[in-house]
Amino acid sequence: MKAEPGLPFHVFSQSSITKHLTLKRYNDLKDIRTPSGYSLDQAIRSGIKNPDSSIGIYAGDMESYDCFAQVLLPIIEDYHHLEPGWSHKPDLQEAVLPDLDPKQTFIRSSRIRVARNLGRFPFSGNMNPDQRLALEETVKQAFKTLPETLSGTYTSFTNLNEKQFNALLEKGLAFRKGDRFMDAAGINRDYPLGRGIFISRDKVVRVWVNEEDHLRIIAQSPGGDIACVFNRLIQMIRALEDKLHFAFDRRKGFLTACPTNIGTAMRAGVHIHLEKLEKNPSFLETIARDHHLQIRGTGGEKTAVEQAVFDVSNARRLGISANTIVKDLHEGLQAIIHTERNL
Ligand code: DAR
Repeated sequence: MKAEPGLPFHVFSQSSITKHLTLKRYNDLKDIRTPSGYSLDQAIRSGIKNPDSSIGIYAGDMESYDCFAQVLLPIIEDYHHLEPGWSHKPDLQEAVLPDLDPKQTFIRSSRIRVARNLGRFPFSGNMNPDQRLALEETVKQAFKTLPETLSGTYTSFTNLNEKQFNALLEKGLAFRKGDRFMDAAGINRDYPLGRGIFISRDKVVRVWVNEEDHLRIIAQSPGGDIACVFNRLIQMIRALEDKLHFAFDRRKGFLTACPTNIGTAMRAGVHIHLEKLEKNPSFLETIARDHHLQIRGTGGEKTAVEQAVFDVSNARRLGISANTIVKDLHEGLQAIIHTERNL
């Protein structure tokens, strides 16, 4: 796709900003600053530096969604495939769904996460070192007041030597610096300062602090009992939202650094071993499309499939409830497993 002449980014790119940031919109927005001083040029620097971006823009605070609505709304409506009159669906109920694969023949693990940001702080790509440390301290205090069933330990990465950090990383209990897209957006600045992870005693619930968003609240467990993982996640979300004021908009839902994550800000997925479907990708793609699922490589976004282990998760985040997402995933996995068994 060709960018309009006069725009400050790569002439040919498939990103959402190439498609939706017209010269008029750029000129209308370029001199606007959000209350934290964030500009449109800062918001699109990742898409400028990485012409292969799929989106190319990151919010620097919750007010970015209003200040730059002229370009963010068309991007949101396009990416999330939203119908006119769309709105976030807030309901969040415990799920009751049978384990699809109790023998763990196919489903290796289930992982459900939500992104959350604290409204009174700038977002991850727009924070100075003091703000990252203040955010970390704020959530550390919240972790200390969790109920017994959710209690655990918080580890700040700056308190770890390389050996200790790598040991956590190998167990999937830490996170590295973000990719080049996040790097160009300023999200990796000062890493590992202010970054860390909370882990519940049963290790099912984890919270990443100061990664792409202020919080990534995660529940994960071996096997395919997605309802059990979802219900554990809800407990943690409810416990933290009582203590922390999350960036939220009635229509757009929970606000995140990347516009692809707003709404429920939830990604619910499994790692599933599909030897036959790996050889019949069109079958898998059809089931994924029919059940609003996205297929990723073993390591998640922008990675390859290794040993026929796929990352299958919800494609929709906004305009439907978290419970609908889990139900879509459950029904989609039922269809995938049925097809894998009978191919
Ligand atoms: N890599 C950026 C963002 C894509 C969505 N993934 C996120 N937010 N982790 C891009 O514009 O391609």
